[in-house]
Amino acid sequence: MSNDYRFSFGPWNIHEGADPFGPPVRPNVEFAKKLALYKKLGFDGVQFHDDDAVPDMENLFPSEMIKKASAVKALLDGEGLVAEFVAPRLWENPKGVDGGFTANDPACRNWAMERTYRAVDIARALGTNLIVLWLAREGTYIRESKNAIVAYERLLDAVNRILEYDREIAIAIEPKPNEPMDHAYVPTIGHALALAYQTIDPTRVGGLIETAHAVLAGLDPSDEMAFALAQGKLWSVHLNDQNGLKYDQDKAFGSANLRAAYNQVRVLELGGYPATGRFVGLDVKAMRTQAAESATQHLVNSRAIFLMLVEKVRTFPKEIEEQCAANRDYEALELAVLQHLMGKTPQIP
Ligand code: GLO
Ligand code: MG
Repeated sequence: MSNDYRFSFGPWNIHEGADPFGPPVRPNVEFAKKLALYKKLGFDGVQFHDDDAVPDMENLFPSEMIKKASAVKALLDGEGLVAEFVAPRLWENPKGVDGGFTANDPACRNWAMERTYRAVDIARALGTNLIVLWLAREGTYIRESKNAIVAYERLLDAVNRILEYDREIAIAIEPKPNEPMDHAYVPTIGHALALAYQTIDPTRVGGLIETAHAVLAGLDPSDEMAFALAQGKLWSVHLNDQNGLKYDQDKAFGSANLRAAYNQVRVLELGGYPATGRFVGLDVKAMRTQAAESATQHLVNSRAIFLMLVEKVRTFPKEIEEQCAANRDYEALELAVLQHLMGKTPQIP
């Protein structure tokens, strides 16, 4: 069964435990050592920020940058791994403080495009044609600071320019409603896909849905996924968990809301996600309290929970679902689901 799904994560998911209130508590794990962990932990795909692959990428000649990216591709090949996507990390550069594509300063907007073109070139050198846009600072702290209508036009223009820059590249937009901004411009998959259909090539624009981001928007992650799946637009997921409306927690998958996790797995099964060949990404964070030796457990556990839930979804008696739906007896259905999740035999009413 584990062969049905391919799993991925990003190097940032093995991290030193710093948070806004305290410095790192675990030593840095160098990139090559992280790569060597993937297969052992049960993962086949690597998600990249552009500068995870090529640190200092903006200060290199393009040929040097590609050489470095090609060296990373050789490392991946050596480990039997593939690059899933590359995401331009616009939010950590001082030029991106006001957003990149929607910054008020035209010089910053140009910088954002140039940096993104470089991210595209890195992606190609790593052997993937998928770019993920998490539009971190494309929003506002205060509404009056930008014209939101213009901002949406600028986002559309940026996506079109990326599509034009490389005719083979595809873009998955990762929506998130807030954090680091008060409000972000593309808060849900509905917004992302509406933008996709406005572009010059809607076939090359889709979405990546993260559990925590949907929860922060007050939405059900499985329904968000269903919306994208119904349109063939779910191109990756960032499964994790989120304990209510607070900072983006990136908890282990299923750890806060097992029922909601079950429903995410169920919708992936219903939507035939494994057959698409797309990865199940786990955007999870080890707790700050975790010791260095076991600071990859969150990834292993999330994957294990996912696979246990696949089993749960596949073994839920379909006749109960059908009978309860036919009788419109959803109380009975709910009890059966909970019994099943708790390891009891679901009772036919
Ligand atoms: C943060 C996002 C972030 C992205 C990653 C890839 O909230 O989830 O982790 O997924 O940078 O773009
Ligand atoms: Mg994410």
